[in-house]
This record gives sequence, structure tokens and C-alpha cells, in this order.
Amino acid sequence: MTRTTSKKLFDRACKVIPGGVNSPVRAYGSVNLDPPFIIRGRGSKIYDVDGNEYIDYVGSWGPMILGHAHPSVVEAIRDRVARGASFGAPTILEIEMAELLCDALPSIEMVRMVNSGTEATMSAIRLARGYTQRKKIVKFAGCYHGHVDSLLVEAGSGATTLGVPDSAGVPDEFTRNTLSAIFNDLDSIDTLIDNCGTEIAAIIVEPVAGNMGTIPPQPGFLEGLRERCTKHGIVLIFDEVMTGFRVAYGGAQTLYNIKPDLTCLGKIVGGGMPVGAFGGKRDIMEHLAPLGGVYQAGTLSGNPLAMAAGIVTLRTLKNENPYPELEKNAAYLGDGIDALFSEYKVPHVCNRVGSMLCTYFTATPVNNYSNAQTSDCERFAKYFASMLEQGIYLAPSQFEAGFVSAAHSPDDLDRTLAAVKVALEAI
Ligand code: HOZ
Repeated sequence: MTRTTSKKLFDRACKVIPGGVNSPVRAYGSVNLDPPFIIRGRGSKIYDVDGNEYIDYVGSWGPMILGHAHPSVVEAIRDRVARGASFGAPTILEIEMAELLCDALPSIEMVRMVNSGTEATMSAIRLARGYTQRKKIVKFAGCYHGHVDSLLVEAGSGATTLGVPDSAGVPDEFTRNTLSAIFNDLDSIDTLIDNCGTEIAAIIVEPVAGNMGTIPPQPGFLEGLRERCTKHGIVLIFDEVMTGFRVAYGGAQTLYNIKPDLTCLGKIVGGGMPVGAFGGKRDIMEHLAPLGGVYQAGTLSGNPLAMAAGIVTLRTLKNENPYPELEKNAAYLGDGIDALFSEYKVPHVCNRVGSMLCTYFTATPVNNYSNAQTSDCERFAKYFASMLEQGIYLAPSQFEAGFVSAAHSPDDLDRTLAAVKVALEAI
């Protein structure tokens, strides 16, 4: 497979874009390669500028659950843009989206749209602080909630991949009130609550951690967070940017039957357009301006294009209910990978929740950030290179989730497993 045109474009990009990319995770630095430049996508496949075809398990990092260029989504955007891209004024679409979200997620009574997951978590944290009149927040090591200053503490995703889980440029003053706990470890939460429970405004958690690979919550973990937050007047925030409409239509909170106080959304909700949202209990949400004193705003928030693409995506998911099929296909893929790694005696852990999955190059069960960090990233890089060469497009990092979409066919899955076999032979 040649990628000479991509290489030329990457060199050109590097002259005018830092690192040649508009988000660090796209740069392929940790797998010692240059990224393919993508020109189009359809269904489960994407195509680069050199004419190579890839079966895509990145799915734009989560949003493309229906596959690329789904006809209904394309039509909705085309129809909407012809009538004006943005007005900065109320539209019916925003109500339709809000009603869909309130209907889908059991904990959401009111919701505000924003333009990214980062904006959603940033705003939810501000709202929790305004509501509780407390300053401190708790996050979990290895969870990633976008590039919000106060949340870039032991952050997963690209921050971990690049080895900068605590970013430069964030003054100590901005993270002084951020406390870090261990995912799946309620004792670590109890210690923080014992020390300063009355000062904690919020605990924010990815209910299924998807930015240090894929880590399911252990039985009792989310329930334990819920109990402690209720007892100590702490706002429980589920960051469902990745899991919302992914692990179930109603997100992880439906799958595990836990009601957070606030929920952050993004990715699938925009059907591939830039979007974010945060919502929750009415009495908390009513603290937002213009009703309350917590200020939050955005020129393009709830813009017609993102709303149109998102609404049609959510309606398609609701009407067609692809979740049982996604579960079946992702289990087939995950189990197949697990069996092949065992056959080739490569130490590994396969974690999966619904259509989110990750294969770690470690023998240590992966339940938290330090477990994930025992992975052999050099071996992952070799595996990744072989898979890419065979037309299988994975996230270029050991610390990211893979996504199966409703467009992946049995043939795609079998071709992927055949490529895994070749990759394991190569490494
Ligand atoms: N949450 C995504 C990766 N884990 C974000 C993608 C990005 O940072 O570009």
C-alpha cells in the first residue's frame, strides 16, 4: 500500500498547522507513521487520497455509529443548509433535539446545546460549582473530558498518548481544586470525601472509560458514586460524550440503571457535525443564564446543521434499534481477536462494552489507568502498522477505544480478523 500523496500533504500541512493536524490524536506520532489523508467515506469504509480503502473502526472517534455518509443524514444536512446555515436565533430544531435527548436519557429534564464535548464538560463543571457554591471537583485518572484547563489532570486520550497527562500552559491555580481518584476504586473516593467532602462540587466520570482504551465499570462502582454523591450533596456528572447513544440508546446510565445529576453529550448527538450538550435535573439546569447566575453562551450553539444531522441520526437509532446487532457484531469481533491473540500467545486483555472495544497488549486485567499503562505500546505500534497496511483503520494509540458501526458487515469483520492473524504473525 503506498501513501505518497498523503505523505506530501502531511509535509505541506506541517508547515502551516502545528504537527500537521487539528487534534493531536490524529498525528500518528506514537505509532511512528504519517497519517493517511482521508478524502471520503461511505458506510464502514474510508478512502485516502492515494486511493487506498480502509475498514474504519475509528468512526470519527465515535460519532459515526450509522457509518459514513448515511443517506438520511446527508439529505438532512443538504436540505437544511439550503435554507441557511446559522441564525443565532431560536429554531424549532433545537426544541426537537432537546425533546429527543430528554426522552432518551432518563436523568435529563432540561438540556443546553453547545458545540463540542469539551464545552459540555466545561459548562457542566461551572454549573455544578455555581449550584453547590463549592469549588473542588473530582475526576478519575485516565478519564478524559476534553481539553478543559481544570480537567487536564492525569488526562487520558491524546494527553496520555503524548505523555502529557498534565498539560503545560495550565497554571497550578487552575487545577488546585481538581482532585484525582482511581477508576473502579471507591476507597479512593472515600479518602477524598473524608478529607474535604463538604468542599466537593462535583464528581465527573466516564461511566465506561473510553479514553484509556475501554474500561467497564466494575459492579457497584457507579452505584457507589451515586450513593456517595447523594449523601454528601455532590453533583454526579456522567460524561457520556462517548457512551451516549453508543452503549445503548439511553447511554451508559440506561445500561447500568444509574441516574446522574448532570450528563455531558457530544459525538453521536451531532451525526458527524460539531456538537455537544449538557443536561440534567431541572433544579440544577435552572441555575443557567438567562434564568440563573451561571453564565454560559455560544454563537453557533444549537445551529441548524448540527441539529438536523443529529436529529435524523437519533431518530434512525430509535426507529431501527441497531443495538442488538451492534452487540452481536462487536462480540464476534472482540471474541475473535481474543481467540487469535491467545492462539499466537500474545499477552493481551480484550475489554468491550457494546460496540466499544479495546485490545490491550498486557496480561494485567485492565480496570484502571495504571493497569492500562502496563501495555506494551511498542508492540501495539507494530500491530497497528500491519493492520493499517492491510486496510484496517484503527485509532493510532493503545489508549483509545475502537468502534463498530451499524454499517460494518459480517464480511468486514471476517476481513478484519484475517488481518489480525497476519499482524500477529508479523509481530
Ligand atoms: N475523545 C476523543 C479521543 N479519545 C477525542 C478525539 C480528539 O481528541 O481529537
